[in-house]
Amino acid sequence: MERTCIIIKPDGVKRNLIGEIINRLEGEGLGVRAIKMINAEVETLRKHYAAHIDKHFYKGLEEYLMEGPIIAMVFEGFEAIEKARELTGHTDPSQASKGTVRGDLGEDSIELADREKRSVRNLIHASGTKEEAESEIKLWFKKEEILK
Ligand code: 3AN
Repeated sequence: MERTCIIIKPDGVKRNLIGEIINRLEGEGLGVRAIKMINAEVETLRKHYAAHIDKHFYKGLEEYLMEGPIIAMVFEGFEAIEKARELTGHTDPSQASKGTVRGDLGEDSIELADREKRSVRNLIHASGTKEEAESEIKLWFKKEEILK
């Protein structure tokens, strides 16, 4: 069994899409092992998005993730990382396929975000690799917060 870190970003929480997103993940046979609603902190985001810290959109990304509370979760299941990534869809919601969270529910595009000098609003984060999943789970959760 594999574990992945999923975050519902502030736009997903504000738009009342928490249930819809969890439903889609559970529908793929993935189960919640940890879940919490929190305000993301700058230091955690810097670690989470370390790979993007020098990108033009980083400041905007930080502001976006701090616009309101987020839902941080650990999901577990067979090929959880790949399944969650497939459900998530392309980074740019305007290019994401039908059937994905970003493709069906996203309302933004990178073109518009760049023009408005902000990060693209794309509802959800899902770990990209085993290594990312492991470090993200450790970053967002204490061991005792993850339950079987
Ligand atoms: P994904 O979440 O699809 O794996 P990453 O990890 O490449 O995407 O990017 C992290 C986050 O940074 C994205 N979810 C998005 O909010 C933002 N982002 C990525 N690329 C851009 C861009 N070109 N312009 C604005 N924001 C971006």
